[in-house]
Amino acid sequence: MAWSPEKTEVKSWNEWDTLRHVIVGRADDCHIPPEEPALDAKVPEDSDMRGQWGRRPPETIDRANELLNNFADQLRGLGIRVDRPVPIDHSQPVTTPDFHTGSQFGCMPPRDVLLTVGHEMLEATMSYRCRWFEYLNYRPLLKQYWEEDQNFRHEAAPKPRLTDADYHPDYLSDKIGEAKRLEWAAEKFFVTTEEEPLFDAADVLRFGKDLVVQHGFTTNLKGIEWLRRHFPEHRVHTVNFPGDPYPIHIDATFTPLRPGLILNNPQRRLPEEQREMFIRNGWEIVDAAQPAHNTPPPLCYSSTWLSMNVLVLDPKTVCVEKSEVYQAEQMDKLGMEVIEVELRDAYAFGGGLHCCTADVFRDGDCEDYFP
Ligand code: DAV
Repeated sequence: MAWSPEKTEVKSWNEWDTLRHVIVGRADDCHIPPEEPALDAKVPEDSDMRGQWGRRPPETIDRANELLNNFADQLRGLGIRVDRPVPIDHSQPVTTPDFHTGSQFGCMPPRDVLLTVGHEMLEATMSYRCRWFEYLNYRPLLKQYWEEDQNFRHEAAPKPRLTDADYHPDYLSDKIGEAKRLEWAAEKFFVTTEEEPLFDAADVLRFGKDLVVQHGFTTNLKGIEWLRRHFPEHRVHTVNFPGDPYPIHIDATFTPLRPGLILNNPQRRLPEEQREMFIRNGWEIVDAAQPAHNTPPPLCYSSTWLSMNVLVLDPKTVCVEKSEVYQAEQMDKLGMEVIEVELRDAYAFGGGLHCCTADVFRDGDCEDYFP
């Protein structure tokens, strides 16, 4: 049955089929959390974020919200239904029997927390203490979907304990340096240990029957094994990108645009042996264009490669950040229609156009692209 805006239905099997219903995050009350192991490991040695924490400057929150609201309106203008989360008070500290942290993170970006696979939305375990309760920002929406869609499966992965045993102490120094980080990334030695299953939803890409999951700082092998057992009808593939000294989230590294075509970050190439399933099935993996910027904006966790963190609206249409001119030009050459969206001043809140959204409904069914 065709999608109708009057009826709530959760369904999305991949990253590219026609998008009909999406969640866009909010910047309200976002915080830079205090130091904690996994978060620290992601902050580059020379970052302006080292040693700071607390509520983000109000003018940056207002500006990010202005951009996120405009993006939501732009999507609505294209006939897409857009829902927004309901922010909790992120200044609240979190104490569990196992850990304490002085504040939370925010309700950005939704892609990190919510994994939509078919009729299911799964709340990820998360791997930062400051993000342990982040799913609460989305509960009002998930509750609504559950009440309105008889087929919707609302699932939550087991909450992790996040004791010190979850993190390698070797990573907790200011002075590791990039060369050492790259060596460790190549050895698949990451900040998180194998104490218990950990994953962030943004480490997972959906290709119909296949799920491609990045092993890195935010997702460990047990997290991937948990996903494998949780989705027995799927094939779950583990990938890693040795060129990335701070491997969190796959969506500024590997970006499927349509069946048969993926952009890969040229500094974080998928190793040869992991390309096999794509090549054998005739998929093309092309180097993404260079970012338009040499540095991330102030107080930003992410790299300049948010340039390739695009939101595909359908196999011929893609949202690209307005200042990312090289990425837009490449999309055009690849036969995609580009919709420009201004978002750079919201990058600091956790990411780009793919990050700041979470799928609720896309057309299409579960296909096998890698038979
Ligand atoms: O390149 O810093 C950012 C991904 C955010 N979800 C990067 C990865």
